[in-house]
Order: sequence, then C-alpha cells, then structure tokens
Amino acid sequence: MKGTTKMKFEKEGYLYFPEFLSISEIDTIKSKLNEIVDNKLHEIPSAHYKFEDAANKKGIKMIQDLQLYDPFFEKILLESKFSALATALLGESVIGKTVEFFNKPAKIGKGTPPHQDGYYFMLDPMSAVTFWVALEEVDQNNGWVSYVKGSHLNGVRTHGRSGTIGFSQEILDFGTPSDLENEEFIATKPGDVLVHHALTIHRAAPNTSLDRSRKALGLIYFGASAKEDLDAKKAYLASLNKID
Ligand SMILES: O=C(O)CCC(=O)C(=O)O
Repeated sequence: MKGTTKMKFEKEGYLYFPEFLSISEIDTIKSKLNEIVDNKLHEIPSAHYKFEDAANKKGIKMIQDLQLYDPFFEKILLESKFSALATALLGESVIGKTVEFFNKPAKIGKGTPPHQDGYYFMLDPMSAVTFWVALEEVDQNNGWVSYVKGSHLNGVRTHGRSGTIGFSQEILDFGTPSDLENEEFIATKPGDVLVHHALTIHRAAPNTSLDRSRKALGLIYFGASAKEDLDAKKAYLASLNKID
C-alpha cells in the first residue's frame, strides 16, 4: 500500500478499493453463502442470523461470525489480503474478529442507521477497521453505503436505540450540516471493497428496488494494542438482550 493511501485513510477515515477481489473470488464467496443460507442455517445458533421479515423468517438479512461455521470464511479472515491490508492501515499486527454477511432483500431491505462500529466495540485505543465487500452491484436504489469524511477524528457520538434488526443502535443527533456536507455515498461493483476506521460514521440506504438483492461481506479486525473493556461490553450486551 502506498504511503499516500494510508495518509488518505488517516485523514478521511475510509477508502475505496475498486476490483479488490476478482469476479471468480466473488462467485466462490456467493456460492458458499448460498449453500449456508439454503442448507446449513440450522447448524448456526439462531442468535447469529437475522431475517428482514422476522415474523415470517423471510429474507435473510445477516449472518454473524461466519468464520466459526465454515473454514472457508475463517481463511478469508485470517490469511488473506484483508488481514494484510488491515495490518498496513492500523500500523500494527491485527486480530481477525469476525466475518459477517449483510443482505438487504429487494423491496423490504431496511436502511442501516448511522452509527460508529467503535460504539459497539468499546476499545481503548480505538484501533480497528471494518471491510465491506460488495458481492453485487450496489447503488442508490438497493442500499449503497455512505461515510462521513473525517468523522473518525471527533470521538464517539451519542447512540441510542434504532429499532432496526441487527443494527440496534444509531447516532441520535445524526444529520447536522457538517454530517451531510461531508457524507459520501459510494456505488460499488462486485469485488469492490470499502474499508473504514471504527470511529467513521456510516450508514446504508434501504433497498427500494423491486428485484435486486444487496449482498455484502463484512470483515472486522482489531489492532493488537486495542484492549476490549470486557465488563462494559458484557453489560451492554446484557442490556440489548433485555430490550431487543
Ligand atoms: O451493509 C450494511 O448495510 C451495513 C454495513 C456496516 O454497517 C458495516 O460494515 O459496518
């Protein structure tokens, strides 16, 4: 990675890498995911996957911790271009934390509320990055992702309940002139990759298209120096279980 790329990441809080993965790599990921969704969901604890239509268990929305259920995803997390890039971006060795599948089914896929991953991570120092891998064409109609440029430099904003399945927290005062002026929406093609710092504010639009899904893979890495506040995290997770 070039020094200027790292400087851009440090200044803006996110990067866009077109064609980071090949179409054949994307096809393999998609067929692995299809296999899990169609035939293996029952092997995964129900707390680790969610449907957009929860009442009718229709429209898979997300699967968490894929690395625990398939060695293919464990390998992508631990021995890949992603872990190498995370190391370069954070400037230290990294720990691969999780691989997630994010989908927004056509018509019903809800928007992802504005949030900072670091609010959930509870790390000190906040050394962590999230990759977002487009598995399909994504644009304004089916749930493109946006970032607020430079927002990682201003600490953690106040979050509260969002009411959105899978993304329970949102930034309560999101939408200030500065948020909106600095927000960039990014259209992506299969194989394109976005990466953001744990404090970068981001969200995604709903899928209002009639017949296109919006599939993506997320990968999270913590820097070796980042210490998790495990008690705070436990208390936070317990509070979520009580109210969600
Ligand atoms: O794909 C989405 O809708 C949200 C992704 C996200 O919030 C993330 O990658 O941190």
